[in-house]
Amino acid sequence: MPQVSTPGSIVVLTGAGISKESGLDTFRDHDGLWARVRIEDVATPEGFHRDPGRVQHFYNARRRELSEGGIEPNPAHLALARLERDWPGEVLIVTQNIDDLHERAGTSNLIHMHGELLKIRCERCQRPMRWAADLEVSSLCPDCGRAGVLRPHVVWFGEVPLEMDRILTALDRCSLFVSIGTSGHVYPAAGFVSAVRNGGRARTLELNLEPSNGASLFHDVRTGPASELVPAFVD
Ligand code: BJW
Repeated sequence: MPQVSTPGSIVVLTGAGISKESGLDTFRDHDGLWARVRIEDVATPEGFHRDPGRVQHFYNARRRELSEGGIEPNPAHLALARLERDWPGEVLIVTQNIDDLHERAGTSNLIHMHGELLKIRCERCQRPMRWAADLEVSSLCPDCGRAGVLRPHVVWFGEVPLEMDRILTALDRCSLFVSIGTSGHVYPAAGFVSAVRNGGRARTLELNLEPSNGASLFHDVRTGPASELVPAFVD
């Protein structure tokens, strides 16, 4: 269990590196997703409206991999669920990941700031709903019944991440901020450590395979695989 001066609250930011050992690709590593597809084509609203079929194909393949590919939470996800259960203060997991491995590990206080792979959203009524294989981009919305565009419930470049007010409040109040498995290239998440340091009170810790882009901003940096570092930190 980590030592902080009071049983204050902990905010944990996670990125693609925490799910790598479960079998999901990261984005910016040499074998990552962005080495195979162009960001402009699949991760921008402009790319989606240019070719919705291509984007749907990209996300459907990742949905099948997540649901049918034998992907399971790894020891890092499980350790964070134990942290939430055992720590006397609040533990909030803010994940940039769109997979469902934190919830399958047992985490309940969780924000998916970049959305959820297994959901879609109607561009008319904006309501997120569970994805189903027979729903096409052009299907009627099962909720509002209008013809519009059913899009992946994910946050693309140029779009505002979800629940930012709640995240910023938690960062402002926390005693410890831990960043796990993220390269520190994508804002606003890459700026969370600075926001915490500017507040002046909380300790900051990075757990990553290698020092991230913003490693020098953390009080403490530990390098190695998340499946080893995270259980060692929690237990
Ligand atoms: C391991 C490991 C192991 C490996 N153990 N570790 C200039 C121009 C245009 C835009 C901008 C600009 N400057 C800033 C912006 C904004 C832009 C941005 O940041 N761009 C930069 C690229 C420059 N950001 C946005 O547009 C965001 N919106 C925004 O800013 O709105 C304005 C606003 C904000 C706040 C309030 C009000 C307004 C939106 C960003 C959306 C990002 N979307 C994606 C796709 C999601 C859907 C999908 O998955 O398809 O999110 S992009 C992709 O990157 C994905 C990830 O969540 C995100 C972060 O990646 P992550 O997790 O860090 O992965 P990697 O691969 O980069 O790193 C993995 C790390 O793990 C590495 O360090 C490895 O070493 C490590 N690792 N194995 C431990 N076993």
